[in-house]
Amino acid sequence: MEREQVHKMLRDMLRARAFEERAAEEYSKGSFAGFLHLYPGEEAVAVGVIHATEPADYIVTTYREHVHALVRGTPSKAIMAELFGRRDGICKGMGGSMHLFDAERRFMGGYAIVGETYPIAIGVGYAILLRNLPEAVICFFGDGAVNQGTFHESLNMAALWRLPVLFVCENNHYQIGTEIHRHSAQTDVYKRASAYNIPSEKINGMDVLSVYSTTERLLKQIRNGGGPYLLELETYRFRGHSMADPGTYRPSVEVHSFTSQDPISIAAHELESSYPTAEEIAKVGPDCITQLTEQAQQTGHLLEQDLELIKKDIENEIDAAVDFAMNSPEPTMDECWLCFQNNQRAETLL
Ligand SMILES: Cc1ncc(C[n+]2csc(CCOP(=O)(O)OP(=O)(O)O)c2C)c(N)n1
Ligand SMILES: [Mg+2]
Repeated sequence: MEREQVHKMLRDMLRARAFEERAAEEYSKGSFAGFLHLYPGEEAVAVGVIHATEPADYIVTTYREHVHALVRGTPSKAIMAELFGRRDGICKGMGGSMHLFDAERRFMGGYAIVGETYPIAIGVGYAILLRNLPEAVICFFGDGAVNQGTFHESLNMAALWRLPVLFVCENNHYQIGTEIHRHSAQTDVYKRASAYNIPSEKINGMDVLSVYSTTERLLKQIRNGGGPYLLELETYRFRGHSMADPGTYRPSVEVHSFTSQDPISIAAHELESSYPTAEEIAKVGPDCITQLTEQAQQTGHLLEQDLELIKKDIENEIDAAVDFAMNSPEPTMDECWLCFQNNQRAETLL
């Protein structure tokens, strides 16, 4: 994998972590209210998967979706302003944290109803199929969403019509406070796909490089008419389910065993040990591959100051996003009414 690509993913994981931690801080200060479900710990999932998409692919996801939109390219300012319920938010302040939508980037929404993402992804997949286009839909869902009827109905249809859908299970082991073995007879989500003749696999969702390369391979296959696929990514959320949940039901030993596998540290370590800088490659010369490899392993090549610069950049971006959100006006009642009328008009067209 290109060093550049790994750098981009590390940067996006750091941006994601910083965005979410700042959102938590602003929420606690009372800058905005409502539900807030955060993503720290799960960054390698959204970053690895979405970096492997093409601009023509579509994304459908859940209420824990700020990072998915951010990685897809929605400006952090527009997401933060949406969380704050302001007019300059990506949905004009009328969606909020759980309902981001960015049609321009084919980000077909975050959805608050558990199990809602599947039928929407099926609809998008069917539209792609009818048009015979080399595009795919990524349908994210949680481990707590696999006992909804829509899961089975949608997987059946996807298989029957060979729809171009990649189902991605973000298995963080919990449905709010209920661990997967308490609600599911089959705790390996990927095995359920075989009931519908859908191929599937489970990989480590804390390792962004393998998430990226696996998704890249699967999306190519799907865009080429390979039919649907289910990818289960094992991950962990470092915080509670939402800001209302301190997450005290999880044993501290368990929390520690996952926080010690922080996906950001794993990606940074990978960069340090495997990817020398361009200057270092130039210094050693193109023929000295062995020497270079040994040197890279011994010394580490993600320089401390590189990392500091990236972090400073991100801090400035998130500060600017919060300032932007604070200074954006709230939508007026007239705008809300207009939005409602437009929705009604759109529904009559269906
Ligand atoms: C149909 C429906 N039932 C119940 C809820 C309440 N609820 C919100 S989030 C959630 C847990 C979902 O867990 P999971 O799918 O694993 O996603 P995670 O929060 O872990 O990302 C539940 C039960 C809901 N939003 N929709
Ligand atoms: Mg879960």
